[in-house]
Amino acid sequence: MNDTGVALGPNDLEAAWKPFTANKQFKANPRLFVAAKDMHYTTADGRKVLDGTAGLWCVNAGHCRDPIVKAIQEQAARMDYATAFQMGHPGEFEVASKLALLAPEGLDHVLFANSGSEAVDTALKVAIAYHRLRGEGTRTRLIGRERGYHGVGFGGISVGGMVLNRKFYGPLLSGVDHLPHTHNLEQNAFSRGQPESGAHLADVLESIVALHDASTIAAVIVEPMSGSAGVLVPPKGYLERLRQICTKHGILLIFDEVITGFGRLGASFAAERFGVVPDLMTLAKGITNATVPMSAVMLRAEIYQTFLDAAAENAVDLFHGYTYSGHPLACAAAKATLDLYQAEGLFERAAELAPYWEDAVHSLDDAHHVIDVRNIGLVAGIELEPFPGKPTKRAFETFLRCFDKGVGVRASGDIIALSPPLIVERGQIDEIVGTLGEVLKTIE
Ligand code: PXG
Repeated sequence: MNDTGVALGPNDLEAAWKPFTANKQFKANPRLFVAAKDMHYTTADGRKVLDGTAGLWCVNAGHCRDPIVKAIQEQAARMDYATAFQMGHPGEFEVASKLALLAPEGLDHVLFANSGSEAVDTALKVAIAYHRLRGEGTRTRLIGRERGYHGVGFGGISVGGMVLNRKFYGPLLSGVDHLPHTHNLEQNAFSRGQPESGAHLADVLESIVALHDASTIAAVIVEPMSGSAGVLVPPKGYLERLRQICTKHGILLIFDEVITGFGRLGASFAAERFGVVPDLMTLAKGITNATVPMSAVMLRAEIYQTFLDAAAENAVDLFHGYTYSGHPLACAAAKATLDLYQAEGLFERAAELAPYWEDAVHSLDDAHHVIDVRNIGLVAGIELEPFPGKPTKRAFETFLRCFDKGVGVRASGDIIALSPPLIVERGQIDEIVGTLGEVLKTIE
């Protein structure tokens, strides 16, 4: 046992199967964190690592923030759990009300779940059931997008568009179509903020409607900005156009804001940042600053009311939910998190820092192997030319070498994604970008 309380020998790593991880590589060279505070992790061997990705895009206020820690501790001691169905506790109503105040006007009802994947599957199910309850039961088709990531449930991978997350698991949901992704290096490489070209790609929805008829389509789901696929910022006018076509055809528009929510783009939500309001919105990650798992679907009052109106007296109105929906610890964490975001003005801070961030990341435009740098809010994607015949090699090497130099970055395919906590200081931005630049010089 060392002084960080870790007593693991090499063989002790065998039992756990790490998700989305190269297990052989990891277990040969484990990267273990044992503590975290604000912008830094501490590794098992006592090194500090600057968190350039806010965990997995989720620790928006920085790690182990005192008010959130305290709120969780107090709640755990007071009441660990309250039955989620037909009973409840005040916390879930308080958090829902806070979210309704924060969300764009119209998205004023909240259904809790525990992960982004669950929120996505929940939103898809609600969309289909809503149409059915309104007498439009033929609207069952779901439209996702290439390169979309909506978690790993069967619903989420069916509408998602990342081939490795899909191809092993068929059959997926039937009746799913995909819009084309908006990534276009020829037209848009090295864009700052929203790229100029690509709004017309939303018009493919019209073709899908023409093929299947609107009466068969329940919903379109997109990430307003694709995160996992490597930071694909929506082209100017694209989301507006999607909204317009959905409205025209009575199709529900779902924004998956699991990454873009809670200040990441310099506004409460991407819906606010882009001025486009969906009918449903999925949230997770930053909702509790990643301290306790929690997710949510926000939706319009009319959708909620449709379910309530359809239910007979004393009958359940939604046959869906999780044991841990609105868990007291998660609600305590969410309440403290939302208060902290507001008290520290972190969403505004992200907006203020965004121009500095943009200049910093674009200093890598000419770096070795870099074929694109793109950014919005406090997010950046740095795309590398793939090593011939070995895609992902360069970005993975870059990730490993940055880690060795004390900076956490995320590799997705041949793209490095950066998304620091919103408390990041300018000097830390310089450190993240500087380290990445140094490492890129060493990559074959
Ligand atoms: N929707 C979106 C848009 C996401 O980004 C999920 C749903 C699923 O959330 P859960 O909580 O079920 O994992 C996500 C998750 C990455 C990365 O590095 C991104 C996610 C998860 C892990 C890694 O890009 N996003």
